[in-house]
Amino acid sequence: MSDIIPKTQWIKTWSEHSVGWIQLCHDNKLNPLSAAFILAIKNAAQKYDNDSSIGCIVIIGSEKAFAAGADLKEMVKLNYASVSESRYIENGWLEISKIQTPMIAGVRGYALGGGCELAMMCDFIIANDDAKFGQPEINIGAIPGAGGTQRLIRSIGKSKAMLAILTGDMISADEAENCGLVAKVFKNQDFDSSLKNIAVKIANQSKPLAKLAKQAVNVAYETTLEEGIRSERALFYSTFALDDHVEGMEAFSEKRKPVWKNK
Ligand code: CO8
Repeated sequence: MSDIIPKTQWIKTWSEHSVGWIQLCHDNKLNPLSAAFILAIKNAAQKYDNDSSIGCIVIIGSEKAFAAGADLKEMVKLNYASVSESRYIENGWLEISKIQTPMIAGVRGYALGGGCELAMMCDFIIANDDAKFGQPEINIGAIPGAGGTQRLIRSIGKSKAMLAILTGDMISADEAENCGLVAKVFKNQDFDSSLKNIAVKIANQSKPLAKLAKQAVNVAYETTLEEGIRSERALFYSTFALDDHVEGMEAFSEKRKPVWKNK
């Protein structure tokens, strides 16, 4: 993987009101995720994660698709030896799920296969009402490989995840919202402004507090309830060491909005 050159020309990045935006804009509007494309996305996300002015990262795609999965034109050339030797789904993919800054997937159109997996690596998904999610790998001679079998079950439960993974059928935006895969669905005319409002609101929270809250929630994915409660308590105690904890408490008693120092 080290010889792969990130396809930076397929992403647009800009920041506004402390939100770092990453738009996937492959010439093919379906945003097929090749190894070089994923590396570019990972690099952009890591750059924002290391930028103290950024409090929320949003990944969006085109009007047609967030991403329609792994690049099948690349994948068709691979074999067992090449995927395992090149660590096909490790460099890039694994680091995206380690980003500490809150990260939102804004999904219009298709989020399939690796595209659905990329969206699920974000902290939550906001969908346009035309969004379609799915893990159709079984139809093309594979199974989900970038967390689909693990994250989908945790967000929609075993029955619905099995149904989606074994049939390869797509899940509509409304159904995705009803079963908890998507946090909120907006009508097309409201999607951009609503997504932006949510991102700006998160970006303007205390940045260290938002990162601690994200870390605490993510522990629930990885451990037992008892261990998670222990971890949450330790993280909660650590908020008392922040200037922003003092500021939040003082602002409440003085009936004013807190002015975060982000430390
Ligand atoms: N990869 C590469 N090219 C693609 C992909 C893809 N995933 N999806 C579509 N394309 C190409 C088509 O080949 C076509 O190219 P061309 O014009 O050269 O023939 C062009 O995009 C337009 O596609 P369609 O004509 O099919 O467009 P439609 O609007 O009719 O249909 C669909 C859109 C429904 C999205 C359809 O294209 C489709 O089903 N695509 C494949 C979806 C899929 O199977 N995704 C899962 C891929 S496997 C996967 O993600 C495994 C993840 C493992 C981890 C990730 C490792 C990197």
